[in-house]
Amino acid sequence: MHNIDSYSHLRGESIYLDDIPELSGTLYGAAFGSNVAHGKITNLDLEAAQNLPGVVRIFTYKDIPGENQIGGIVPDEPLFAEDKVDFEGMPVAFVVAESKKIAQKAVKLIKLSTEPLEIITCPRKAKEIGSLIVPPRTFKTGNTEDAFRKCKYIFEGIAETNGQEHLYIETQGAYSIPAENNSIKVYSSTQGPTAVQRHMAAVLGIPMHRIEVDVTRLGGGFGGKEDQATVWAILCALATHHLKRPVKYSLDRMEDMRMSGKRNPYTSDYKIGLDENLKILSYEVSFYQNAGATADLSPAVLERSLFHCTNAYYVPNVVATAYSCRTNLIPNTAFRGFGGPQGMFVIESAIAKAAEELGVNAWEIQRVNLLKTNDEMVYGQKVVSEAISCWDKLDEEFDPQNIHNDVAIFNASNHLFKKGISYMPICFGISFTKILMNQARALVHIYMDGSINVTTGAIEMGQGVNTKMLQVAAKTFSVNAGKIKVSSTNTYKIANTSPSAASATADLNGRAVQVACEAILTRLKTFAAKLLSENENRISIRDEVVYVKDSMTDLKWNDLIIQAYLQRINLSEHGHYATPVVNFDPSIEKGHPFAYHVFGTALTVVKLDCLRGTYEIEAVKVVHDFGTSMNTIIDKGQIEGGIVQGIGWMTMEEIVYDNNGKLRSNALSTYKVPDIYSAPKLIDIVFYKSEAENLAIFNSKAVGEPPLMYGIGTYFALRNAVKAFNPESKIGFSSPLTPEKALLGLYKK
Ligand code: LUZ
Ligand code: MOS
Repeated sequence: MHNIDSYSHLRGESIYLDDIPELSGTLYGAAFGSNVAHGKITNLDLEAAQNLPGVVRIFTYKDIPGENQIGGIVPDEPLFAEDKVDFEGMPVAFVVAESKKIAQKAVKLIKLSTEPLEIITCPRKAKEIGSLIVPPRTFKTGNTEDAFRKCKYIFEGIAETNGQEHLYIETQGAYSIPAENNSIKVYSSTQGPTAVQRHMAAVLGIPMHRIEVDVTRLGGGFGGKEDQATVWAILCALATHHLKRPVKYSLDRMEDMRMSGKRNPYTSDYKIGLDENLKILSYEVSFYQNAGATADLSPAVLERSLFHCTNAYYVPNVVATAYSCRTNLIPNTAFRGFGGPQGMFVIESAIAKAAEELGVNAWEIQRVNLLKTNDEMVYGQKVVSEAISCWDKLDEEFDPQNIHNDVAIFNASNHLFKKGISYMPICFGISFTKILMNQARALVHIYMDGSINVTTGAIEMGQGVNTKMLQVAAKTFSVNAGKIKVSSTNTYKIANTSPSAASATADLNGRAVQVACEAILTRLKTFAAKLLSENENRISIRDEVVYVKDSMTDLKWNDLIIQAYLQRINLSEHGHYATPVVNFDPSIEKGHPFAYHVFGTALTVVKLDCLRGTYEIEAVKVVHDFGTSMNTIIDKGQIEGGIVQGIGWMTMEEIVYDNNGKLRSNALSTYKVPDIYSAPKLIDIVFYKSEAENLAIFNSKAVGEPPLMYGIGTYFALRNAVKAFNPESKIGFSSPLTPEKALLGLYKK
């Protein structure tokens, strides 16, 4: 089954926000964001902007009919600044004009005066002065202090990861259109249509039923549009509400980079203890998350760092503490992996540090500590583990001994080039960690000509979820794919959607499609049995034909449907699914939060130029646990994309703020993302078909986020190459490992 969007994507015919035909009378918006990171507002001068010909109106907090509040988890985020600004780029005013050019020109004429307030950019500093978003949380198992006393080896250190731009190809944006009776229709490039609808209703002071949010697809989301697509949509809707005209705001790349949140940077302290057999007995970690100026999704992101603090390893004694630190940066947000990668980087650093100090290979420590089935995680859930199977399959498929030998020979015979290897096992929990979010709905109609329409709460953002939804319907009804159309995600058709996030979209919405299709199918079988004077238990539909037991009848799908319609049988259904089993008790930080876990292992080989600090990634070889993949082409695409995105985060994507909290890496000329030249020369993916029953749709495990974490392996492979050149290197554990950092690591005394 190919991706149903591939044809229109290739021809440039797929519809994104900017492809929606504009109505006559459409106005264009542009936001004015604060020019300082922290300050008390003393004056906002809009006059020059207001007087620019073509400017229709400029909106500020004074124009909000409802509440000036869009915080998702904590109500700490005004839509517009009122008396102070907390980060550079914080929206202060919204200009609406006859053209985009005029709106942007007017923004430049706005003058904001402020009295400076202290600017904090460092999370450790924020924690020191008690500037936390939410109270700290601790996950705990066993007794680390006792266990450390039994350890033969103990190592401590610091590990740091930087942020990451989402760099979705389609920037943030929205288009709002007035509808009758004070209603609004909004097209939004969002992963969370209900979040847009809910906050818009609160800001406008109208009920949610007046707001229709419609999403055909996004040109990428990666978490950046889980919570942060809301602002732009509400700005447009606010203007539409007042002016009764369509308003569009589609951000330019630099506006997007300057005004939207990124992956949360972390700095962390770790202490790891091992016994003489390299078994990890004890692990303590403190995460200091740079949340930025408001909570956004940061508390939830931080929670996932706690869940994934031991990655794919069994550690009997753990204390993990997490601080969400409020700084004066742009509020950071969800990004593929959602705190998991940040947490996993720390234990991988701890293991690498232990290996270097002990003079063993990191993979010797990794291998003996992998999770086994029924091992209990720090949060109390017993895992069904594929960690060892994936690792051993990797050994079997790729003959690493041979690779190790090649690298050893290469390194012995080359002075100015060194190769490095790493293993990166992953374990990622599937489900929203907020239990209530694990629900979804779908609407299925069969029309009288036999064709089918499916709508779900899932957002297509390039990950191929619509193709999977179509496959679920096609398989359940046993009809050809061509019979089915998946239409746009719309809050009038599907209510109270969870965002498309947490890798769980296909599972949750796919199950809802299945529930709906099965209900219709049951009615169709009962009806067919009546038509054929048969027992309904003997009826099935196969490839659009009705069968009695194993014999084909003359009754075809299209006949069955029209006859059912004529007999007034209900050919529509709304399906609801809520993940069973999952639970979590935050008062003790224990439970069974995940429907299941995804596993895999990556083996990475890099070649470092020790004169220049530049490097090539020669190969990333992966054994990944797909369960039973329902679409191997799409799933392979997710793995490849995830790996390259993870490598970008770990090696070259460097977000830089100056001490005044101003983003310096605010354009594609100063922020480097992986291109085809920096991608691995070889990505080899072995599909590991784990047999255990799981709660995934058709046993096809979630695949969105887990592969990003294979990219962490590239960091450690590069580090090993640096150490191969200079065993005394003082290179720390701080990503990204850019060529500059590699060079310093090679030579700095
Ligand atoms: N979003 C969210 C997520 O709201 N909750 C989650 O647990 C999550 N996990 C991964 C990615 N996005
Ligand atoms: Mo996400 S990080 O929006 O699954």
